[in-house]
Amino acid sequence: MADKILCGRVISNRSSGDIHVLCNESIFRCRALGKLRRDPPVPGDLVSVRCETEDVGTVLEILPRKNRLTRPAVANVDRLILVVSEAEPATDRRYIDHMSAMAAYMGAETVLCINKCDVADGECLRAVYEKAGFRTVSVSALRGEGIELLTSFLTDGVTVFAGNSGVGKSSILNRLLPGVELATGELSRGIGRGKNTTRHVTLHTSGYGGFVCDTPGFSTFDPIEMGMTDIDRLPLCFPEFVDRLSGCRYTDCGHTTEEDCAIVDAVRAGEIDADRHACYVELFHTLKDYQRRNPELFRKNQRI
Ligand SMILES: Nc1nc2c(ncn2[C@@H]2O[C@H](COP(=O)(O)OP(=O)(O)O)[C@@H](O)[C@H]2O)c(=O)[nH]1
Ligand SMILES: [Mg+2]
Ligand SMILES: [Zn+2]
Repeated sequence: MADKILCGRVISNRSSGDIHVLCNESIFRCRALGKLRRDPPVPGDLVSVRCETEDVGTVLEILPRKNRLTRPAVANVDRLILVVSEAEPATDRRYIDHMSAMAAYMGAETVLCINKCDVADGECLRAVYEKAGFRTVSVSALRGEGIELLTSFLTDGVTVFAGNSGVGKSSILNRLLPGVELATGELSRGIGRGKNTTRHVTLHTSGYGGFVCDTPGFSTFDPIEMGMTDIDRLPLCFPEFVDRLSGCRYTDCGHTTEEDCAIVDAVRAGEIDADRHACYVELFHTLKDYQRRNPELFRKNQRI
């Protein structure tokens, strides 16, 4: 066993410094080499591990990441299941627009999971987001409805569950992952914000081929902090814009108020939802502002 090197997936990273890595079928409890201290392995990372015993090892290196979400940190995310609801606590649409744009920017797909359908059917949300090109699944974690369909999204890669606190993420995952019992409802809230049990992200093997993880939700949205700084990529983060972009008159069109802009025209014609476009415009100005305030950053970026 000594000096054997394996490749594995980080499934959790405890504050104690223990990193759990799944290599083949075994979980290794690891420490990371000191050189990784500044950018430590996070759940989802693919790493090389030097095995010391049959379940203890050292993380030597992190393989290049496809992406990395912050707060909570998860790497190599393929899919975001955004849990939303029209029942209490009703999901703010701007939150959906922000989170899905962020996911697209990172190269992850968003699936809208409309929960609590036993209380409110969620048809308004479904209509808006299906029209915009998202896949949606209506579920009731309480009754177990729609859960089967959700499993069809968990057959590969890393799937992150996100959504506002109280929307039912942990309840859904408890349905999806037999044997896993995540704290739900009053219980998790009772523990208090500071030491929320879901602060620590753990990847679970879904039983359908991929990995899933619960998150405490990403409550604040700061596009810059999340790494969304390239304004040219922003229109591509709105799926209903993508096929229309070639129709704009100006190649450098910002799609905010321009003449003969295919996006603005589609909003006027009712083909693109006005609130979604307003969210785009807001993000556009945030990113523009950031560029204006940090010109040196962008000159540097262009050279890379
Ligand atoms: N009526 C109804 N209540 C639900 C459903 N799913 C979850 N809840 C309740 O919503 C509350 C929050 O659920 P929880 O899973 O902790 O949400 P989380 O904060 O997103 O993880 C709990 O009281 C659940 O029992 C559902 O499908 N229908
Ligand atoms: Mg929860
Ligand atoms: Zn345009």
